[in-house]
Amino acid sequence: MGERRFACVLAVVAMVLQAAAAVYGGDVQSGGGALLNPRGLEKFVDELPDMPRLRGYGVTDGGALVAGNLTVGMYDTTWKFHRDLPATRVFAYGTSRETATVPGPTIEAMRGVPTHVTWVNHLPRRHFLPWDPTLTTAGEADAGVPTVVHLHGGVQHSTSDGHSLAWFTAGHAATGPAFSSPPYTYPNRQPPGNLWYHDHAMGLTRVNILAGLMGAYRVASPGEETPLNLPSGEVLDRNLVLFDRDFLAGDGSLFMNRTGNNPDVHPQWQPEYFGSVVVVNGKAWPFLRVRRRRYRLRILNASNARFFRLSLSHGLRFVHVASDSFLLAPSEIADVVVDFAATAAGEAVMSDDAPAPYPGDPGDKTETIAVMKFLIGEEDDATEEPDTSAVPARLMRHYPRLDVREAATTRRITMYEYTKNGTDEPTHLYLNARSYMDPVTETPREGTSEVWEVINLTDDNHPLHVHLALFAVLEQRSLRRVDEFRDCMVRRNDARACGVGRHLAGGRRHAVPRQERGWKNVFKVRPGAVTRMLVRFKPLMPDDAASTEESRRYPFDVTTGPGYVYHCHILDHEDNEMMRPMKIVR
Ligand SMILES: *[C@@H]1O[C@H](CO)[C@@H](O)[C@H](O)[C@H]1NC(C)=O
Ligand SMILES: *[C@@H]1O[C@H](CO)[C@@H](O)[C@H](O)[C@H]1NC(C)=O
Ligand SMILES: *[C@@H]1O[C@H](CO)[C@@H](O)[C@H](O)[C@H]1NC(C)=O
Ligand SMILES: CC(=O)N[C@H]1CO[C@H](CO)[C@@H](O)[C@@H]1O
Ligand SMILES: CC(=O)N[C@H]1CO[C@H](CO)[C@@H](O)[C@@H]1O
Ligand SMILES: [Cu+2]
Repeated sequence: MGERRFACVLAVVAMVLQAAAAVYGGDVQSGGGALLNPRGLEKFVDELPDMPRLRGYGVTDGGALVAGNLTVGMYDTTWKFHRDLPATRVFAYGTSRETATVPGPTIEAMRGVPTHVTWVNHLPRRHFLPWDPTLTTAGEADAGVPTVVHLHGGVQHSTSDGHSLAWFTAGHAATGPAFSSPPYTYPNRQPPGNLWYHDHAMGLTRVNILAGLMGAYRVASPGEETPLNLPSGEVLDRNLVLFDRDFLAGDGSLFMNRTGNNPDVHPQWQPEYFGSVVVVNGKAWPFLRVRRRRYRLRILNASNARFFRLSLSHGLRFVHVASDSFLLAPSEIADVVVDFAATAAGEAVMSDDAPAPYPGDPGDKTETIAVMKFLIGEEDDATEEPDTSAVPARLMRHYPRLDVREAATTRRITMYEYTKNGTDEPTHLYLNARSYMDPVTETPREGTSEVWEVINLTDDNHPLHVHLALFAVLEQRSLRRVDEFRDCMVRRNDARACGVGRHLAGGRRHAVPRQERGWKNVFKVRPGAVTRMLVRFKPLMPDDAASTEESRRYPFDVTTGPGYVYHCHILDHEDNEMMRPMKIVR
């Protein structure tokens, strides 16, 4: 085992040195000018945009719902991130170049009604952001920007899942080995909730998303949601897509460092991208005028590596919608209700105080940064309807609770970070000490659940994302004598031989926050700890349908096609090997 790993590391090193000799980046970043000082940009001057909405279903004359057919392009265009910044070059999703936005349009799907999307790549020959050829990466220099779209949180056949090797360039001039012809089909046979679509091309995900390729996707189910009486409608129910970026001072172009932390290994790759400007729905520190009443906010964290720990000023609170359940679960999206009537103040600021990288070192000072501002209007009885919305104590339908006894097997997933000899500088990260291209080792059976014990031997928190499946966290515990365990694992890569049981047993337990106890598809895996989770490879059905055939089988043949993946959702990690294939069997 140990020898095999060593050989594998050597192979990677050899590949890397060879590739490093080939000089390649994107178009030279204009001017190479100085970074924009965020203090120079006035906050709260741009109004929060609502992204265009695309209806992912059709309605017949008779009122019946039928499958929707959308065509969404990826365009090389510009976007104004702030009143005082020049228009910035971006890659954006939209139905035309003129209407493409960052983030892209919000797709509104209906539970049980399929949405077919033809994703069209209109991108140029070269990227405008740096591209590191020494990573396992899609495509080639100068041969078109490779892209592929993954619907995060979606339960779809693997040919529509946006497998990272299913990439394609403009006009399908070049395609990856797992490519499948359009359109992609999203069955939407899953509980209502918040999803997002984003680029997933091998080795380029961090760059393509940084360039602007992401957007929100909702699955609605009026039958289930209307009785909850949550704030609803375009004005009261908003998506907030958050990310951080750096810009160049002169021309306002997006900045991504083109020098790696280990430039002799990876000329460009850096372990984490952090920007100093917080962008919401494409505007830096925007404002939103609200009425003094309840709003529903679906907050999506679309950053490469930044965690957001959000709070509101003036005593306002976020109330997680059905904190125990699926409305929050399907991705790292906080679905909250805020009651602006709870303050008499005329405005409130939403801010973030999470360390970056997260969780940082104990005792680190964290900076509180503004995210956006709400301007709270005065109640005007004559024109405003009273707020009759509510925050339900619980949802109408019950979804299955955790039952660890149903687990068919237990798997262990270890997270490692490899550093350059004699330094602390990471060169790449592996799951189970294997590279992405190593043969598949995770082959769960359709219709079963499994316990996954995820062991983080790095210093960072890694949000783990499993495609197709949903999981619920059972417990998280510190590892005992983590250094000894890590050293042994690095030498032998054999958890049993390294006495994994001894290191797992009896460590300090860490409570799972209430709002993160439901079924999810991303969970933040603590450093130096084991996180045990129950992963289900079957559809999530309400209790009253929990033992039907439909609850054991996906509505498509889950065993065919290129299969699925699981990976760290820090994009810079995912692009540098912190991803593994997964094949579902019957
Ligand atoms: C979308 O395409 C499907 C299959 O071709 C068709 O049945 C459906 O009616 C179309 N939907 C709309 C809204 O045109
Ligand atoms: C870019 O990264 C290099 C290497 O990590 C670093 O020395 C340099 O300061 C960075 N440049 C900027 C503008 O952050
Ligand atoms: C790392 O250093 C050790 C000794 O310090 C040496 O045996 C090993 O070959 C080095 N590995 C690489 C990849 O350079
Ligand atoms: C992966 C990650 O950082 N997720 C965070 C994104 O932001 C939301 C909203 O604050 C948090 O709940 C997530 O933890
Ligand atoms: C917080 C913590 O325990 N971090 C540990 C994560 O694992 C590495 C070993 O890879 C330790 O060095 C850290 O102390
Ligand atoms: Cu990670």
